[in-house]
Amino acid sequence: MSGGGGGGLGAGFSYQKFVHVALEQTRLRTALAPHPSQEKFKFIKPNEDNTVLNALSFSAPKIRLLRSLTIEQKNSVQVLDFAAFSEPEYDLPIFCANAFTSPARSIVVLDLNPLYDTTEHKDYRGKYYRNLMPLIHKYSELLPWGGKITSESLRFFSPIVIWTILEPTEANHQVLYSAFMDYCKVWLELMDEAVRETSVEKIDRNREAQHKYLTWRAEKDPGYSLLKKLIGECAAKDLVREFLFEGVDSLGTKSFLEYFPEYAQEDGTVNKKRSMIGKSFESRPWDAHGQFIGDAGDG
Ligand code: BLA
Repeated sequence: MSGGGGGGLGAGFSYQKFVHVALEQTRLRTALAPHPSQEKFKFIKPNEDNTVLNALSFSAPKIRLLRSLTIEQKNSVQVLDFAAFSEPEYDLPIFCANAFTSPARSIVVLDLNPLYDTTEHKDYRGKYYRNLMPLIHKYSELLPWGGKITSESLRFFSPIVIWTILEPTEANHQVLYSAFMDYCKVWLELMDEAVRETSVEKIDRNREAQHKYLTWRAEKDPGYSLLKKLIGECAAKDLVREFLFEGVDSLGTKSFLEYFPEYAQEDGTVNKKRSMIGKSFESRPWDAHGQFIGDAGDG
């Protein structure tokens, strides 16, 4: 359908298909029920006529929240923000698929974000990522490391993260689709196999870890400024706290600064900077076994 070869953002380019197929795959394994947040955000109206927003959210047994947001501006910007969070009774990673595509480039993060930092928690790394390292070999050539990145983001990424910046061609879009489906299916398999935790202490720990993640993203997500531009500051704030990162106001009571005190300013407010440390990691900071090597690989 997309007009002619040659790459670029053809008319047929859309992340809607990603969402559609991911939901189809999920329904093969579990029963999705509409999440309460869906009502309020389903028909959210952008400021500009040429922009279409699509917001869907569900829950299911084991899945606290599975939600997606797509933004489509005819022949210009295309956005995908897809995530799935388990109930705190499970320590499942968070399925995270984010893509921001402009005519110039696609900025992509695709990962099973760890609930626990995989450098500190080797057992967690072993449990979920050891067997998944082949995914990185499969895509490292076509979806290469995107270069320096906000340093703070790294602790929310796993050794199998795909962080890449691509030319928005049809071919790259196909590769991205394939990787998205692989990661989605892997997450669904992990979800299927997950065994309910019974220790209250461990459940509380899982809940807090998810809350910390939600707190980070609700405050510092790179998409926030575009959302403000598209739907206004108030609606963007609601969308972020009640839809994209729903749970940030209910899963825990700690504040952003309690989790991330390095962002505190003298007057007690949160520093608006995205990063206190700056960007780093020119190349993939994990080795083939998922061991963190930091910037060691750089020349
Ligand atoms: C850029 N988005 C980025 C970058 C990353 C991410 C790593 C590169 C800049 C940087 O290093 O911060 C994505 N970062 C993530 C994700 C996590 C993280 C997913 O820490 C999870 C823990 N991007 C979106 C959405 C929009 C969007 C929904 O996912 C818009 C609504 C936009 N992302 C966007 C834009 C840029 C960007 C405009 C480039 C501008 C910038 O760097 O701020």
